[in-house]
Amino acid sequence: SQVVRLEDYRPSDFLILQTRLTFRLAPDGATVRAELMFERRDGVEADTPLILDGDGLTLKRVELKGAGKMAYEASPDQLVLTGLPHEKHFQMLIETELDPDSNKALMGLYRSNGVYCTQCEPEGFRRITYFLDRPDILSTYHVRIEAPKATNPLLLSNGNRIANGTLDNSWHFAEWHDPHPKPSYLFALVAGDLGCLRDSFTTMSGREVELAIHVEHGKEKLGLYAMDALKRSMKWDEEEFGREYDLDIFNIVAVSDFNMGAMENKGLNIFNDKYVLADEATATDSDFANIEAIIAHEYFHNWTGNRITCRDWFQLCLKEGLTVYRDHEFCADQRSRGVKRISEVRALRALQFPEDQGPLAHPVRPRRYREINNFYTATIYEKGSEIVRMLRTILGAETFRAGMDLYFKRHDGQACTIEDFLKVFEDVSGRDLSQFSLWYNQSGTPNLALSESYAPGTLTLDIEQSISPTPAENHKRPMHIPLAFGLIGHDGKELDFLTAEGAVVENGLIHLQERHHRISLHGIKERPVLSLNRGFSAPVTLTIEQEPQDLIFLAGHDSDPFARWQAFHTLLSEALMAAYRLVLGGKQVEFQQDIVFLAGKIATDESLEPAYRALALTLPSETDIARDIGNDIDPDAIFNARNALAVQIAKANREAFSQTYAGLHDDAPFSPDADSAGRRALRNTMLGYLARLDDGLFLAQRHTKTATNMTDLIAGLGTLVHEYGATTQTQAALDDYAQRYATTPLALDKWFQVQATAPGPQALETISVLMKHPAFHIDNPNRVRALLGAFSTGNQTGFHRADGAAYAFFAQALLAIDKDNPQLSARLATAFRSWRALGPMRQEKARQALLVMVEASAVSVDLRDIVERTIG
Ligand code: HT7
Ligand code: ZN
Repeated sequence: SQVVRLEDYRPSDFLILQTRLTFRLAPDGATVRAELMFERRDGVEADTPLILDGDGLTLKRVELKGAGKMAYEASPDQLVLTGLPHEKHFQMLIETELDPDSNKALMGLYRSNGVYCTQCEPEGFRRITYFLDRPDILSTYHVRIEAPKATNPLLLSNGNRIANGTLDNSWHFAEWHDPHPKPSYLFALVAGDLGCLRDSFTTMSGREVELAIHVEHGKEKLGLYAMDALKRSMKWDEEEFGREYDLDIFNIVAVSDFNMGAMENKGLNIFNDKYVLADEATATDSDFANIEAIIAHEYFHNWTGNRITCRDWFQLCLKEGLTVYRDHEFCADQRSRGVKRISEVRALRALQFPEDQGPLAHPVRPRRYREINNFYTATIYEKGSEIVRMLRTILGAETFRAGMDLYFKRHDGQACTIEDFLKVFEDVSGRDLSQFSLWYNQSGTPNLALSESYAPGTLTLDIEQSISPTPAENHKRPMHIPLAFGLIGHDGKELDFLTAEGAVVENGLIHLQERHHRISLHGIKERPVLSLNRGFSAPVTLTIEQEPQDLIFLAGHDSDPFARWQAFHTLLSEALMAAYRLVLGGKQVEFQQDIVFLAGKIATDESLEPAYRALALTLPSETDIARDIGNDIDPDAIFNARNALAVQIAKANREAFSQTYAGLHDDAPFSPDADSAGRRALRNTMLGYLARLDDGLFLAQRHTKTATNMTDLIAGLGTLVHEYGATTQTQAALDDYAQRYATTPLALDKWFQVQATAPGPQALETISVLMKHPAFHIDNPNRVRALLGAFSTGNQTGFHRADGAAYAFFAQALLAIDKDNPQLSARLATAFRSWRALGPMRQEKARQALLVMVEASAVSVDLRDIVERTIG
């Protein structure tokens, strides 16, 4: 397979101005007729061949429209046309034949549960017809769909519907026109028999937009929350960014087989049904929160992605990072901003930091790829969003908004680059952002090593920035890092300070631009406690020796919710690392009383939001602890250290936690709002602790039995399975659940997931039994992720069992998945990305499993790419 390089980008010799597609969806296969209006660009030689992309296509017919002649050479993966007319514009007709029923890769045109649907990003359109399948080819689309009416009453494509009618043989048709030129990756088609939830939205200029969410018949009501989130997103984008929707109709379709979360096709978003369908009986609070975020994300793409798209796939973060930033801000406005920020940082650290610190590290704008599907990563999405946030932090809210306005004005209808994006901010601010652009171009997480010294009146900070080498990048340049900070006095109030003329400190921000800075802050009344990286202003790690007493003080007083949470978590992390060493040395583990009691204080502090308290009391995960330790990791020792801390906290705070647990019970009707969800989160966190005490089994059982919503039910069931796996009570609860949700796939996914994450080496046996369960379907990505994804990323002691048996088993499972769905196998294989941080025995076993995959016959490009980069 070929490596694609950013430096090799060239504009296409030809454009496709208009695309007319006719789909005939017959039960025994589909035909696609594409009528394409080409333009040869000025300066391109008349005898230049036209090379169209294909992927596994069967060509039925190709001809020039009109009298012209040409020559062609067709293979499944390319159509080369020569001897083309000399005119600037010419039209061509191409007919291909597809078999959507056998398409299990879920790219191009496929059928999910009897519903035809498409997924074209990034290179799926070439599985439908031969095309210039690259994002800088913008074309208007006219689509006609013909299909048997009985099985496909619904016929959808992008844009507005302009015609429909009946045909012979009880077929019917619909025609759709999308006036906005778009790249092929935004094309979509849906045909099938679905129920529909309808609503409408009046835009800021008074236009009425029809809204429709299409779901399996009988599930219409489960789309109500998504519909509400959609209307809130539409309003928010008008208010916050001045962006109005631009078609007469906005369709959302939920399908049950989907490789990712959702897809922002113009006017026709297609969703994994997991991110549309929800009610209290089947969805948890985090499902509701994800639905809100993803509905918003896909809607926001209409401007950041669709109206302004990417010039090439190296610029993927241009649309993804910016749109994630927008969905984060939307959710922060809908919920608690502080809590939201803490959750974002936890996700960034859990998903992106390991990427940056391992063999799969890449810049937010990569410079090369072998398989673009493997670059839909946390680095591009989440770190990409952090960069946009830093830009706003550096420029200030008003200038940032002015830059965004200019971006929309200047680049509407274009396919752009990161340079275009940064230039608008340079233009509105007069700042030079060339150093800042390193955030896009340099991989790795910067570390800031800080030391502080205080002499009466003056605090001196020494700050050194560095980034460890990452694959293919040994030498790192200093970045522009905006570090938000504050000084806190003994009464918990902010302390004022003065800075020298021309200093790098402004408005509570230190602008770090050199490798080393010495910063003096004067006029300080008393020795301050330093609060750093407030709001997580920069995605960096910090090395600083702060006194435990200072951290305890910050955990109780910092006015910045993130920094306050962080202080307590630093204490927990340090305690856990020390405990890990004791466990390894076979010693008794004992934790400092002040941390343990602080946990009790936090649980009962009514001045803090319940959701914040729940987050604060959620111990660093086993993978968080592993990251802090860094190398030679023993996951069993981590598990034991973490467990010991949880037990000690539970024992010491039994009274406080029991009261908090009891006090949070309410009989109010269910509501998915953030406050109610926060109370449930705290109650379930309390359950997690209390379940470790003597009567824990009884409590977990009662919690499960009396649960009136999925959040509580799955918390109870999870506690039973994880703490009391081998009991008859647990088996009874699992059986009950399986029976109740036998025909609710999304709820059944949770049943698989809960069992896959039960800690310990026996989990492998559970996995292998569950893979043979009649409800396990290897071609359904949600089910595969629920079992194998959850096992490999959410079960450290199970997946990393010392004999390496789980690695070998997992490798075989990936090879089986890879036969049909390479995108899925490749994504699951990233579970190995931190293998070099393990102890030597596990490393060797993991390496053997990786080698089994590269050496297997017929491995996809996707899986091979991940595995080879992982081995290094
Ligand atoms: N832009 C979408 C990405 C996506 C995707 C990528 C590869 C393969 C399948 C896919 N489905 C969706 C989703 C988004 O970021 O909004
Ligand atoms: Zn996106």
